[in-house]
Amino acid sequence: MKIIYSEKHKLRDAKTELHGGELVKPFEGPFRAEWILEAVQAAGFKDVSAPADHDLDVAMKVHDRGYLEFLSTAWDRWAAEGFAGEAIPVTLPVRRTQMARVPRNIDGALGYYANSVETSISKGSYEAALASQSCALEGADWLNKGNRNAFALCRPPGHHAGIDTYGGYCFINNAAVAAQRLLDHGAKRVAILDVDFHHGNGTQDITYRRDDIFFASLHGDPVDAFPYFLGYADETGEGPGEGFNANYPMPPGTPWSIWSQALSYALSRIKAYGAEAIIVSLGVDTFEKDPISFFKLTSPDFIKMGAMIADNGVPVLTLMEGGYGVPEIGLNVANFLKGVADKA
Ligand code: SP5
Ligand code: ZN
Repeated sequence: MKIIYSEKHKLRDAKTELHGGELVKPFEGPFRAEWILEAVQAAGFKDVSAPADHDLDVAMKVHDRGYLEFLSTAWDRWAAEGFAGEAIPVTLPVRRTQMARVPRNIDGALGYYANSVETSISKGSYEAALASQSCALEGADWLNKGNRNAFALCRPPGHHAGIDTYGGYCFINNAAVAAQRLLDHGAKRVAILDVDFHHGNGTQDITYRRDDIFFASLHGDPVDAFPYFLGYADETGEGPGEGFNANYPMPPGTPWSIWSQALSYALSRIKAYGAEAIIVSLGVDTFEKDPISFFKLTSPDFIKMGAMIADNGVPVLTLMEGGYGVPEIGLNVANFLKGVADKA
């Protein structure tokens, strides 16, 4: 399987994350990609290459232009203010407030574009996010050439980045960008299957009113888990997108025996839809030892997960999303890829 990895992920190395009322060292750091790359290579996936530098042409089709402009300048604008810390908003638009006017002030703009404020914007974050979407695009191009599968080791992750919002450690929605690339190459129907512990609220935001991307997400019930404000089972799509969104929220303590039933349902929906490819938003934060999540999957479960998805019979592009804290994140990703590769 082709593995796509960019050293530029290291440019995203924030010092702070707002967690439990303190600014702590971020859960989402460069060590994650290093551990994952090492484990994947140790498992025999040796075909690792760096992506070309892709521009924002495809991202422009799934994100708001003003948002991308904001992302590209946010750090410099913040730094120009002379603040000691990293960029974190203070004031957010909420019920009965203005949504249409973007503040001129960077502090206000951060609030306007944030969906969650644990994610400090630091120097280099945008450059790393660009490299991350380049990995996703390269993976999509590999499928466009007729290959069965690829793994883009995207970092920072993407599935919490919406049309015009960042948060949840995400800035550019890599899965949506990859889906758009497959569609631009001629695919008519693509599925994004999000198996990260957290609901893919950003991906849902982008795909909700579209009929050319089916979005399915398995995640911690938003009544209990981040990102809280999206991810319920009654969110089924809107307008032309009605019927093409499927959420499978699950409670604390969910083990593979239950989780895998939801996966079967999601895969049968994807099959019925007639997806020509499946893009997997792979978070391994469903693992029992993940520090910020509450499912109980074990390392061998990830092999079965990969195999079930590949069994659907269409090409599979896997993109890295979450998974934190413990060295097993590497093994869990490698196991998933083994499951996919063995079925190909
Ligand atoms: C890509 C991805 O997995 N993003 C996740 C972002 C989650 N950020 C907020 C986490 C808040 C978790 N609080 C749980 C405390 C558990 N003791
Ligand atoms: Zn996650």
